[in-house]
Amino acid sequence: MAKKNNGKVVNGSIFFTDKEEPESFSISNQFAEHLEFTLVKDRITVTKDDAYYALSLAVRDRMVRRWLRTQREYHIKDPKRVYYLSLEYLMGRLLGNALINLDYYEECRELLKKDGYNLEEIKEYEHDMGLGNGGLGRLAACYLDSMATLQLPAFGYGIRYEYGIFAQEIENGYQVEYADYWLKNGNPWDILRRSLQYRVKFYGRVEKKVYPDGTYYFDWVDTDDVLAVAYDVPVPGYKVKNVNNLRLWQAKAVSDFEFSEFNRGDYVEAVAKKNDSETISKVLYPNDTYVEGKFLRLKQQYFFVSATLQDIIRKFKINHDNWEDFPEKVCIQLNDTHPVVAIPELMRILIDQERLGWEKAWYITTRTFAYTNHTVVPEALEEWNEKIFGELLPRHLQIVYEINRRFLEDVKKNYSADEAVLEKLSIISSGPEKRVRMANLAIVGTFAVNGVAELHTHILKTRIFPDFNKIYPKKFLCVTNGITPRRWIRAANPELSKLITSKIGEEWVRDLSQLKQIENFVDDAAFRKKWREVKMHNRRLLIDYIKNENNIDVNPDSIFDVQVKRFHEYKRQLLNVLHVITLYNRIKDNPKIKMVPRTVIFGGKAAPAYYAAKMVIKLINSVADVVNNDPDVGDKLKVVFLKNYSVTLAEKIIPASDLSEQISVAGLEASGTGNMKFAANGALTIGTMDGANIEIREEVGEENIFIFGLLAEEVVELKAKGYNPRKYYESNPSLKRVIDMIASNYFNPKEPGIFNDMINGLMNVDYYCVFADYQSYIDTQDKVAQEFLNQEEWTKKSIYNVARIGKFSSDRAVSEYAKKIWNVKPVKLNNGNSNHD
Ligand code: 26V
Repeated sequence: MAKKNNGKVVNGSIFFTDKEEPESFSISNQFAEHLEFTLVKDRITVTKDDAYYALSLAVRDRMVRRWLRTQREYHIKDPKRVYYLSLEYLMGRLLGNALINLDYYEECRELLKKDGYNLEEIKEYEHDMGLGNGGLGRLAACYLDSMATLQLPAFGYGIRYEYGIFAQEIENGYQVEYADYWLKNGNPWDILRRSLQYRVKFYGRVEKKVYPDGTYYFDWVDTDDVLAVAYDVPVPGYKVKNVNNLRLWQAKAVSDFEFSEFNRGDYVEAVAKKNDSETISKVLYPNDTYVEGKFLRLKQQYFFVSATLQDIIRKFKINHDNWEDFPEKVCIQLNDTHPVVAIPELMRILIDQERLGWEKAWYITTRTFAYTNHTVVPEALEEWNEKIFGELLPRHLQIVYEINRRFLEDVKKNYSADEAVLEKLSIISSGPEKRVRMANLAIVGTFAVNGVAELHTHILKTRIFPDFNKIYPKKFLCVTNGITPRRWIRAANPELSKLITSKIGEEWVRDLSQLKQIENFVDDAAFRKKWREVKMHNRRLLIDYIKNENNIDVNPDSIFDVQVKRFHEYKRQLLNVLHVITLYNRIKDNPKIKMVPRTVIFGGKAAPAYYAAKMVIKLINSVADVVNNDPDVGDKLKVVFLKNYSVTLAEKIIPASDLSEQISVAGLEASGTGNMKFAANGALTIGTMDGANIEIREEVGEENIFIFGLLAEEVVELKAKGYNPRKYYESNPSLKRVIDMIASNYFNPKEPGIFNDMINGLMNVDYYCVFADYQSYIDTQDKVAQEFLNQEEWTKKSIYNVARIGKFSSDRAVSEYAKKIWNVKPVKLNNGNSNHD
């Protein structure tokens, strides 16, 4: 018997039941079944890793029906959908998060306990899914969580890199990189969609051809093709039935052999070529603020974009045959410029394949895409050498030229014909080496450009793209970043969550503004005591971790002063080190000094080729060696570098922190999201007026945050007048002493001279104003120590930080995107069983 099922004809109906989980689906049963039948293990051979794997499969099974049903419902209701395109997703571990979102954590823990398993322990066997560099990639992961929780018909797209962000080791104080083969024990979360494959073209040439009706068209021929195969990862919303989809593409050779070469007997060549095309999805680029212009990177971008657009268009065509409906049904959010080649790609499809005219194609394209900018650091603005671009994507280069020609014509007519203005606006830079400027292409080809915090958006409008802002005044807008409270409070800090829930119930997990209610308990001394106990509990867990990893004994009563993030000069980990050395000198001058004990914790990776950032890591480890082993110091001061910072490690560190270091030079940190995670876990911020720090201050109140340093405009002014760091050095004895110590190899007697470049850079240029902000930072740190002495007051401030952090939920951010940019609405899955089909 044939039954019609969503347009597909299948035999029989036994496979498709719409029931939620049948009773026989107990997690223990499924866990046991997966151990035996999927992993083929018994009581004797089973390992903890097997237990993790089998449990994850059992949990995944519980998501599958909701996942299918969600996709089916989106298909049937056919709402406008949003597609989030990102080259990076820093997902972290998925098991604990899935259990929390499915509201199944406690039950599962108890069931496992009966079988003699400890859930907390099993969770540790999951490999962190680190398919991203830093803020931008983690933001994408937080937004997936919120899009599912808000029940939005949203789809994430990315690349399934075989190697994620490198594993960082510290050898003799230096960062050393190792490959992160995260798939080595298999991945229970992603599902290969065997029938979903698209052909992606590269290279070749463009031929002008004529249709029978006499009109001409362009054909991209003689291409080298690669297949993109789909792997799907479920994204469960919190306590809703919706399970959204993250689709990751992996590259595969078109056929197992290039037949021509195979037939010529060139077997080895043919197989080697196969490997070649599969390198496209091999490895994540580990740079986050420096563009190298590598061919493989452009290949990755186009590979990703081509497969994704083919998939989006296939889905669109199931229900629609009129291209004018496309922007009504599809919104595509471009996460930075990395997927911006999607703009000429959609133009190419519409013009060359769908035979639309240029104007109509452009109308559709520019109403479909929106672009988020994540950085104003000039080295990170992507530009592609025109030759490279044209060799790999000859037809796209033509289209980009035509987009630019029409755009500049328009500008000349309606805005300015000034050559200098035109040069700044042009998508193609002039000069000896012509380059395609991806940010300019993004602004011209989209209907919305957003910054990720108020200050960042302001800088985009006034400093980075002022002419674009004049031409398209309505295009630029701000959506301040957010973080998901599920992972960053509920999962990472179970003790704090319990305490909060005991007072205000647990709605805060999906509506973070409700945290406001805990302000009512600020004056309750018993509550404050419990608050401190939670922090102490978390601190002790971190102390054990530090003892295990670094063999350092940490004073549990010290200030846990933490800076964890990517290493970059603009983030100024170096300023933090100068403070550490300043404290060290105070102790050396007076070993009996009474001071508030501190543990200064660092974590983060530097791009493998970023020499200056790597030397800061070396300096931290050198200073740590001296400070931690000096008997004069005792437990007044400790310096800890925790290697291989990741989402998983962040979840251990942040809940244990007292002080959050957000000390970038003002104007350069687009938003920061770590700042939000710390405040949400009750750490106080020491920070500059940069990125979202400004908005955090506005929310938590200026008495509950430590702000220091130059303002963004003051940095600009200082540089305009001619900044002379040497002046600060000469006139500040404490700063001079610190710098002289580093310069005279105090911390590195066995490797003299290694910090010379760093010192010269600071003394002569100090591009990131470390010297200019030094004194203000030190004074503010002294204030921090003073205030930490009064634990009752400190606790109040900590509570205020948590109570007032509601704005920074990614639920708020995502609903702003949905309303201001995407125009998509929730698709609520009712609780009963669907009988649509
Ligand atoms: C840039 C590049 C350029 C070269 C090749 C590889 C690569 C990979 C990633 C990036 C993105 C860097 C931009 C970034 O991560 N920005 C951060 O975005 C966060 C989320 O909006 C924000 O909170 C941080 O302030 C911002 O630095």
